[in-house]
Amino acid sequence: MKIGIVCYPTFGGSGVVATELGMALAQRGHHVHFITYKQPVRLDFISNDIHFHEVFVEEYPLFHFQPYELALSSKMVEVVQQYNLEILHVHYAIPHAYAAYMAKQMLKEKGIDIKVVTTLHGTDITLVGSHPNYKTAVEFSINNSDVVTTVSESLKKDTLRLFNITKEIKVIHNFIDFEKYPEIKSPECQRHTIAREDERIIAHVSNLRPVKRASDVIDVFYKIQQEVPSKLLLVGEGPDREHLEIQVRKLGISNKVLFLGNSNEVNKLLCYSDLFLLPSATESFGLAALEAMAARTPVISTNAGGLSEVNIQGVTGFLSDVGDTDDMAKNGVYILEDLDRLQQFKLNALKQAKRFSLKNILPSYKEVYREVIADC
Ligand code: GMT
Repeated sequence: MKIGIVCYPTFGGSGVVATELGMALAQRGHHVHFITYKQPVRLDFISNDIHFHEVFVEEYPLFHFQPYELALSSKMVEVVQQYNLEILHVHYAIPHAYAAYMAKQMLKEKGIDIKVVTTLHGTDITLVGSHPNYKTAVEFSINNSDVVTTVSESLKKDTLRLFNITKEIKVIHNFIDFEKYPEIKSPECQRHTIAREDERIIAHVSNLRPVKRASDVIDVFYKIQQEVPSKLLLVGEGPDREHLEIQVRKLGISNKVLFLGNSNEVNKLLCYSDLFLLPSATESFGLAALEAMAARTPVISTNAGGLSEVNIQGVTGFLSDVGDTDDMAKNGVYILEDLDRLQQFKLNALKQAKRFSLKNILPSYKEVYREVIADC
């Protein structure tokens, strides 16, 4: 198949899923064309079947806002025509689904029936998309896609609750490529470079935006390290970072917290971890939690959004109400204080993550593509 993938090329979960999907398809002989404003950060697989088309937006002083959607839809039309694409798979509704609708109309004028698959990822629905400023256009572009998918049952429910949707929504959960996860015994996983033998390693990975409540991560860690010697790895960059550094200094735990910034090798960092914290206010799926579990790391999360579809209470970790850092810390200590128990949680986390392996999930996307092409 010949597929155009449109996504955010950054460290966010939607861009990661889109990029991993494109690479997996190309590895299986499909022709994949990424159409975005920068090369996706996770694009680490080179092949004849992977192409990258940069959307370039000229700066023009008259414009207060540069018209990215216009440049994107023009680029989609150009690439579809030049490479005879059959499908445009857009990840994150804003503005990708809207730009894809425009491209579809322009192509129709040229006698080309391009199929648009829209995958909703979370904040495009729950935080940004349902805002009155965007709602009409987001609803319209969802209803005018040929196929709509969400990454969890919870996000499907939210989409149906917040918008007037006339289209069927298919749930295709996020996935993980296990080939990218080093074994804990591999030479790449040098845990002693981070912590002493008697210390446990706790991790958090996010874009440090308010929705992630990373300040709760510090709070929970502060409580846990009073009971169990431990270190905290904070991976990611975002607007809350400065505030978090101040919080860490005030609590006097600077020597126990490592701010690691953005990383392309989250999989390698996670192989050190004994516990993952994800206290988000909302999370459509929680790809970060799944990545942690694939690296045998139990998860302490909130029970918001789709997290309960990934993290199983008392089995792969625990789920608490948003903001209940006492409960999160209590559960964290419970997992970490007993090595046999920790080992069992690690095994359970890995087993649950395997349900979301690339091997299990990829066929669902391929089926969607085949059905939509057959519909021509
Ligand atoms: O919240 C983020 O970190 C970024 C955001 C995105 O759109 O890139 O993530 C969303 O999509 C991920 C991939 O499907 C999901 O795993 C995240 O749960 C979701 N984030 C939220 O719903 C807050």
